[in-house]
Amino acid sequence: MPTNLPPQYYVAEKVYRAARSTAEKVAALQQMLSATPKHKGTDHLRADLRAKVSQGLEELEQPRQRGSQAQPYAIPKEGAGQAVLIGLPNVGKSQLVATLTGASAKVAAYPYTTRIPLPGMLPYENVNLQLVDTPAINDPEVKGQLFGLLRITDLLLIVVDLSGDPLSETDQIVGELEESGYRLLGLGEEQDPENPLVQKPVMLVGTKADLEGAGEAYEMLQELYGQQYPMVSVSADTGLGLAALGEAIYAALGKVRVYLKARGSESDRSDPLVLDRGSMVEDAAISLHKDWERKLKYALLWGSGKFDGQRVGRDYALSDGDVIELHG
Ligand SMILES: Nc1nc2c(ncn2[C@@H]2O[C@H](COP(=O)(O)OP(=O)(O)O)[C@@H](O)[C@H]2O)c(=O)[nH]1
Ligand SMILES: [Mg+2]
Repeated sequence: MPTNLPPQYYVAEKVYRAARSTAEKVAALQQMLSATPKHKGTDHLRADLRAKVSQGLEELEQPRQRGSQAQPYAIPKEGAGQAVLIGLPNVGKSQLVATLTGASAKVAAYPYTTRIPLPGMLPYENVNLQLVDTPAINDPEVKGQLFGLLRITDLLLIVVDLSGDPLSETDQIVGELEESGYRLLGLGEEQDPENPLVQKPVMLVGTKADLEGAGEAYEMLQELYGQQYPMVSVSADTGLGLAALGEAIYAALGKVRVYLKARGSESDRSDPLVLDRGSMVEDAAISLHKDWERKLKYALLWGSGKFDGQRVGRDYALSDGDVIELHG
């Protein structure tokens, strides 16, 4: 064990030893990792921590056992991507998820009604987006577990109340995430594999757009954060902005939809393969079956190619809407 570790490492290690849930353990391990300086003497330790983190994340991503309430914060991912709504109490998170997905979160005019996360599916064009309603981010009883969920999700939706004080709410939530070791990825920002922080795409959602003063509040929010984060203004009551929200969530998830076609037949437009943006023909093929790893020679492509049925190689980067026919 190297001796030159900073005090934050030992603080995080203590948290790790006291942690009981997997989510809390993963959170503490990530803190330990980000507190460990990078040099030869810490290579072994860093590798060990990284292995423990990925083991923990795997555990969290396992589907929940039937009837088991043991890990309510481990929400198995479903659909084209998962977005978690976070925010202060009473800003309209539960009502928004309920309206968009039909999931029956408790909506109430008093704070802290949602005690565990609740997922629902939002249909968007030919895919489903998973939205997860969560308890208030400032509820000390849930914070450790909530931050565990945020670590493994695909997108953070920071939900603020346009009839309240959305600027200071945004400030507070962004500040809290940054203090907890998150690097928030805004417009045009990419993951940096060298950065040990938890890096998550973020979007701002202003709610209760139907209420007095919401328009001006949204303008101020845009002025302050519009260059930095994607942003949508919605009302769950009137339905204003809800279609735009679905579209913005899909865009922020950074996915592409690709359609498969068999030789001599049409592709099925209702059944896309959903892949991360930047995926190549071989990623699409291997996601279907690992045998393609060895078998795949080329593909014919309709969509982003120069001409229909153009022959492309394994490393061709796919665009949303491309149709491919795989050849071994
Ligand atoms: N006017 C208006 N009120 C809303 C809207 N969305 C939620 N509310 C109200 O705000 C309160 C808190 O909503 P809730 O979804 O429980 O907030 P949460 O604590 O963030 O989950 C409830 O009284 C809702 O009826 C909206 O779009 N417009
Ligand atoms: Mg709620």
